[in-house]
Amino acid sequence: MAEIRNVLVPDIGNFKGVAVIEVSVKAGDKVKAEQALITVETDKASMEVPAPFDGVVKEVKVKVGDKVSEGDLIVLIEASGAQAAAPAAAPAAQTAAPAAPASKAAPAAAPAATQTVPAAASGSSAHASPSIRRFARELGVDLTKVGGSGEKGRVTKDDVQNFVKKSLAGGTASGGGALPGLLPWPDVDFGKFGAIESKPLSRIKKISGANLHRNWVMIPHVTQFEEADISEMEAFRKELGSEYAKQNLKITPLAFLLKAVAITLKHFPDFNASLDASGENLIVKKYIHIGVAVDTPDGLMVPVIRDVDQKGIVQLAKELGEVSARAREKKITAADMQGGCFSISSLGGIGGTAFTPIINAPEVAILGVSRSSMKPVWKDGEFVPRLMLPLSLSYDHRVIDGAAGARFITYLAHVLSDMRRLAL
Ligand code: CAO
Repeated sequence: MAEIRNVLVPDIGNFKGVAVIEVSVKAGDKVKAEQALITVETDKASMEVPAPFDGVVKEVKVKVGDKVSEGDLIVLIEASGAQAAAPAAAPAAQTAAPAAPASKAAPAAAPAATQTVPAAASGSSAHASPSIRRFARELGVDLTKVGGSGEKGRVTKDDVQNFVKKSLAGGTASGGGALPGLLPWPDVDFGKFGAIESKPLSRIKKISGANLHRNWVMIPHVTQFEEADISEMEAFRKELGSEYAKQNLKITPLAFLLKAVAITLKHFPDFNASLDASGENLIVKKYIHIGVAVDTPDGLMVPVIRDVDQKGIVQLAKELGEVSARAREKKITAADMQGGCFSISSLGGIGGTAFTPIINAPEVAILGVSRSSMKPVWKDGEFVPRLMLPLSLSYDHRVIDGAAGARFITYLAHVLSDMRRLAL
């Protein structure tokens, strides 16, 4: 028949009246030998008192804050299986125990890991019991990052759980949880320093933000810069522009850029590719669809212009105008934004000299375009004024080597500066 046995505080050195800082079991819990029942703490150390045998907890006799000494009753456990029938493991312990009526007493086994608790003020290590340290270790939580809400700043189980919850919670300012080893996002009461207003992010901003964050964190980006001499291209663009103005068609440098990028992608097929889900194969595409970042009042959208290599400048200008108008009128569908091979983000209409665009996964590269300006260029022994277009190419360094990145962007600059190549 199962036997209920008392478990007593074992020899804990010369300490008397030590504080119980954690009770790890409750009535009804199944426990295994060596499993922590309570944790006690002296001025210098915290110690776990483990169960001396397997069984089921019948009653817990202490609570957090109680003071205990050797021989005090901690819990009553109904010993299970063979142990129930067996005599108490340590005969000395039985005699040492102040027996409860109709039950045998057993001191708990010697306290588990004894650990020096560093001064809480040192900040180099957290103040936590061995079981909390183990719990944190299992979850991969760095205890020095967890604020302790217990007595003397001790980290409790709740503190660790709240830390994990906060780290995993989506939609936090940290953008979906701190990465292991990173500090959590600062939670500041901005109102303390002056008037504030809280504005919810738009749906598009939330979606594009989550994508940008993933791409920024998961893709090893390198950005290569170059300037293209677009003096001749610009003269031709203006000519075309005045011709098509009657038809209400605006021809911006971006139409030329789309065409030049398509030609360059044909020359460097590894840029017109994506890594597959395993990350072990490069899927090279035989079509050239290019996404164009469009700034809308609700946030960034990237509609895709298809078969760019098969279209002329005028056709591309037309589609560009249509697609950006539809994006700004919120008429773009999910399908309009799928199937891109490469993206262009043009801030040329706004200004700036260079920037580092974020790759639109699973693409492997993106071109940033800044505002062209007249610059003195050394040519044939003299400075000549040329219209220079700043280009910024970000590429996925897992797929593209630095030399290939530099070759791609110099080839592109060459195509843009030599109009004849656009016809190829
Ligand atoms: N250098 C100098 N002038 C430029 C230029 C450049 N690189 N690019 C465009 N311009 C000029 C255009 O010729 C036009 O001039 P006019 O008003 O005299 O005709 C003016 O700037 C405005 O152009 P635009 O911006 O309307 O047209 P676009 O074809 O260049 O761009 C679009 C269209 C939809 C890409 C753009 O409007 C847009 O939304 N850009 C922002 C994209 C963005 O937010 N990117 C950042 C994403 S995060 O990486």
